[in-house]
Amino acid sequence: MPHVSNEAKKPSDLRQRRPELGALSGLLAGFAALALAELTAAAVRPQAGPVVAVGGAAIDRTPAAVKDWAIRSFGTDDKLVLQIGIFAVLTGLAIALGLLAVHHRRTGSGGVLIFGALGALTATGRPDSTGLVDALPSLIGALGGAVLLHTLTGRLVTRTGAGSVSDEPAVRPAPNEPAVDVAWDRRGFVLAATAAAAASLGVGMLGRKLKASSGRAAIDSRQDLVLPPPASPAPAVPRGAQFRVDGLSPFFTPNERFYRVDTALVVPRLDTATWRLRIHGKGVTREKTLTFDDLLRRELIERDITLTCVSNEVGGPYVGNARWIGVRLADLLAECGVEPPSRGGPADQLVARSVDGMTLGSPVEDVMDGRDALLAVGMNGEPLPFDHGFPVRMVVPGLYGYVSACKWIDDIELTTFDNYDPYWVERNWAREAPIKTQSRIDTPKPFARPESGTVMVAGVAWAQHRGIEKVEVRIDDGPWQQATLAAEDSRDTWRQWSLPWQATKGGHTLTVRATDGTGQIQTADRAKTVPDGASGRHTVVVTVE
Ligand SMILES: Nc1nc2c(c(=O)[nH]1)N[C@H]1C(S)=C(S)[C@@H](COP(=O)(O)O)O[C@H]1N2
Ligand SMILES: [Mo]
Repeated sequence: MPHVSNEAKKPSDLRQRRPELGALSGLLAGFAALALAELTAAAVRPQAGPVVAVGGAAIDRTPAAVKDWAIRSFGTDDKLVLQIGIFAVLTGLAIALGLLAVHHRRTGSGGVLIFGALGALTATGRPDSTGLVDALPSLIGALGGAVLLHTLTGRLVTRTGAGSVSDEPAVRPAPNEPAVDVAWDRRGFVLAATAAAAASLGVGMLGRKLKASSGRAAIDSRQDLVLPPPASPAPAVPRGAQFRVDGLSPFFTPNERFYRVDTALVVPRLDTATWRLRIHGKGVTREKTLTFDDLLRRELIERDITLTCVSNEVGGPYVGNARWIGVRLADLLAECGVEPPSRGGPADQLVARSVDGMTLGSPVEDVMDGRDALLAVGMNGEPLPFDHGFPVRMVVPGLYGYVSACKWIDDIELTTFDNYDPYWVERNWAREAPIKTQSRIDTPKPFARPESGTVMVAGVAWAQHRGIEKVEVRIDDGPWQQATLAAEDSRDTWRQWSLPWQATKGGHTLTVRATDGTGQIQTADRAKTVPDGASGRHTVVVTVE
């Protein structure tokens, strides 16, 4: 270090020489705060941790267009990307507070406490918050972080005398002594920093372990669950519903490949023993609260239904087909005294609520018009996976997921569209959203380079509850050619289609369109996903070699 004149050895100047240690102190304090918060959250409620709470709040406040973009760009990884984003912001904040604390120790620690308070406010303000205890993770974490930052930056401050550390102006060091040795407590800092890092790591790991075991009862209840055989099994899938073409989506989408779209940063893990469903609201003359066993004692029906997300772009992946087992929602509603509007019932909207505070609104008329609207408990031969709503979710053929397919459901309220806007409707999505007729080319893939000769063009088409009547394919600007349709399983499922194409060398554009069971041809008018689902026709460009 170059010679430093006595004049420069005022404490503030000495502190200025350690910005990197200030930043490190901030990072360590931030790490400790998060670790403590996560450990507390594991004890209180996993969803009450600051990262999950702030992430959830961020998702709720994200404009529809951005959410749409995130789903489009990151797909099911959107939540991972969000969490990485939150960590990046927290890292920046921690460094900034650390740098601040080198000069203004109390302000730096105070800053940590302020962010802790913000995290606590966010956690208690979440729709699934269970009360003030949700503030604890952020508060305890911030307190620990603030104390640590104060301690660490204390070691960076000039000594006033034998061993003591203070913010007060320092005794000036002897003229020839190197400034650095008297300016700060190097040993103390290294010791405290190392101890803090080790302790945070331990606390963080303990938190993770606790979190993993907290879902144990739910995991066991799912593992032990044996679904009774359905009183009304699904009709056998007709032979010929499934083509054998490479690259074509299978007729049934395996659970582990089924798309997942929801706002849950922590997937709720519910125990069937404590699960309850309450049905109440306008026109409900006999309110009900059902247990899981109550549901299983009812007549179970099994149906094949294709689910689609309103955020699915033309040609997109957010559509899947499964065999569901569940109870008829319409029967249950009728037992509660509910009448559809067409028979004079006062409620036209059914609002489903999930344990994580999500709300979805379906038309009562659709749910009770005879279609197989389900409270589903099984999916493709097993209990619902946690990701897909265990133990109970709604499935209504013909309606986009956000207006029907409530996962982790625990409450059904009969109300009116005038009276209540559910979650996505508050965010500019349509109140009512029947699924639009769509078709998708699965193979060849975009920009594929098939060899000239016969190329199988194949894909799926869906218009749930109306059915698919016809699929046509056009090569470049040629005539529409009728594709072969796979056998229809039900009006509520998608249909595979294929067309052998005599491909000639060069670039070609393939376009597909479907005609639904009402005779309507899939529109060529392009619409964005907001507010009620994308429309237009899927095209794929290939180069034949
Ligand atoms: N509790 C809850 N249920 C939900 C959602 C959600 O965010 N939370 N998303 C809905 C949406 S937008 C869709 S498309 C479907 C997707 O169901 P899946 O994830 O099982 O495919 O779930 C619906 N049910
Ligand atoms: Mo969706």
